[in-house]
Amino acid sequence: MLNKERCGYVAIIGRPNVGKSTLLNYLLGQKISITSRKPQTTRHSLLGIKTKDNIQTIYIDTPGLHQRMHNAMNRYLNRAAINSIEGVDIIVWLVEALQWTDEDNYVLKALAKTSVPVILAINKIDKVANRDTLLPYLEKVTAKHNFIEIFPISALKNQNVEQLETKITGLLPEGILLFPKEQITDRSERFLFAEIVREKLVRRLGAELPYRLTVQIEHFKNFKNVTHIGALIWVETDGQKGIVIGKKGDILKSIGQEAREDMEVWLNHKVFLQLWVKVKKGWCDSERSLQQLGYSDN
Ligand SMILES: Nc1nc2c(ncn2[C@@H]2O[C@H](COP(=O)(O)OP(=O)(O)OP(=O)(O)O)[C@@H](O)[C@H]2O)c(=O)[nH]1
Ligand SMILES: [Mg+2]
Repeated sequence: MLNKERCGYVAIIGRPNVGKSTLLNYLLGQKISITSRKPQTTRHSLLGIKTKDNIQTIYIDTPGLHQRMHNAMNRYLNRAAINSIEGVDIIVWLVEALQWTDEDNYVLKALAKTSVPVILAINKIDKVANRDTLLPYLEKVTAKHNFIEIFPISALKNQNVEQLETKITGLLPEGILLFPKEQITDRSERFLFAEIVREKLVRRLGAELPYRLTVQIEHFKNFKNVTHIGALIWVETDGQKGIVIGKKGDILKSIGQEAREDMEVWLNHKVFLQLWVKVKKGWCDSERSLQQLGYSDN
């Protein structure tokens, strides 16, 4: 007789930059969530769905929880992360090895309000030169919450992630598979491709500018075996527009090239990508503009 089906939601949460999206991509074996060295790279919760035989794990990558509430965008990010915790079966909370910040405490506070089982994953252990230093850290963090289990991992270097995954799948409740077996995300290619462009921008541009821009797909059409994609990059000022375009358009050109290559790998055929930069003053702090640009709560 076949084993019963099991299926459940697993939220990956934590402060910005601890490696949530890197972990999600590794677990899926495919890159669906953008990553960078800069905090607040992920702006929308997104599902990464993994089905193996009769077990379906529905991971939710979330924006990093943070305390600096500068503008409507910051508030949106926290809301998106907090809303993702509701109704899930398991929470995987990521922290960075040997580090504990006010923002980790902020996450801890949010978790105190939920009865969902929490697994603590201590990420980036590859950066720990002396493993002996991990032990006292582990003792300290263990006392902070009633964790189901604690896993020191490296999402980037693939250390101990398999053990973490085994634990997660073992905890999934019985239930029918909620998504078709071949589906890997709830997001459209339009969404994923706008994110690819944003990733190249975030990785390329200096400290503040990534937070001041967003990307919107303007058209997405197939024509004679080539996908034609047009994307708008929205910034807040003319000065920012100049920086994104670069001298003689060099920055925009290389961003376009890198993004196109990723899109071609995803689609497995040729892409013709056009980018435009436009100014929308104060979009980051306007609830209305945020909604128009795809940052809505549902
Ligand atoms: N050394 C090391 N770096 C890692 C590891 N996991 C992630 N990183 C790096 O940490 C940085 C942040 O990774 P992300 O996956 O974007 O982090 P995030 O938690 O999703 O960040 P936000 O979306 O901003 O909340 C990137 O430069 C990653 O390459 C790890 O296990 N070891
Ligand atoms: Mg992320």
